[in-house]
Amino acid sequence: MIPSEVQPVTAYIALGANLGDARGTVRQAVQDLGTLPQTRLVRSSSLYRTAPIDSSGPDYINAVAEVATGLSPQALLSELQRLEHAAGRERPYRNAPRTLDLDILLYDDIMLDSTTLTIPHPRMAERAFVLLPLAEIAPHLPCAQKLAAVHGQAIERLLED
Ligand code: A4P
Ligand code: MG
Repeated sequence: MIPSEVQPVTAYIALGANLGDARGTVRQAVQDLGTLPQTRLVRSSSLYRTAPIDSSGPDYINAVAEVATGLSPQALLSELQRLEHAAGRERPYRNAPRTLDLDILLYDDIMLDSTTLTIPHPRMAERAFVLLPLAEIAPHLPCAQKLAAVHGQAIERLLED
């Protein structure tokens, strides 16, 4: 619920998982985004099966969701980390296989670079598993040049089951 006095902004969240029931976890996490304080789920992409990039383990399930939120970027990150934790996220090393990863891609049109948060997400433009789901729900955002640059990375849009 967003209190009426709060002016929400649009944020895009990347979801990824490649351990356990990755499909089920990502689907549930999309719904959970809409239950965060001062936050509403606006739309979400299909699920995508993607080969690990700079990572290992099974194929990933990825998706992107758009939310309207009254949370600050740092408060939103804390809420996403709470959801990751609830899904059993462990961090044995960087880019380790994971039960759930939730990254802030874009938050309104802000640019931010602090020790805990960089927005826009610094690696989003290199990754088909971010750009294709983002283009599905926000075709105005990733430019054709960026999409062309990730052409060739293994990604398959999954049909509903
Ligand atoms: N952090 C800084 N900026 C942000 C942001 N915009 N959103 C900080 C979220 N977190 C942000 O993240 C490490 C720290 O980044 C956080 O404590 C936060 O303060 P993490 O989730 O603990 O660790 P990580 O996932 O290993 O790092 P990160 O940066 O999320 O990794 P990447 O670069 O996003 O890559 N291949 C496929 N096919 N699909 C994937 O989903 N994901 C990764 C992770 C690699 N390869 C993949 C996939
Ligand atoms: Mg992350």
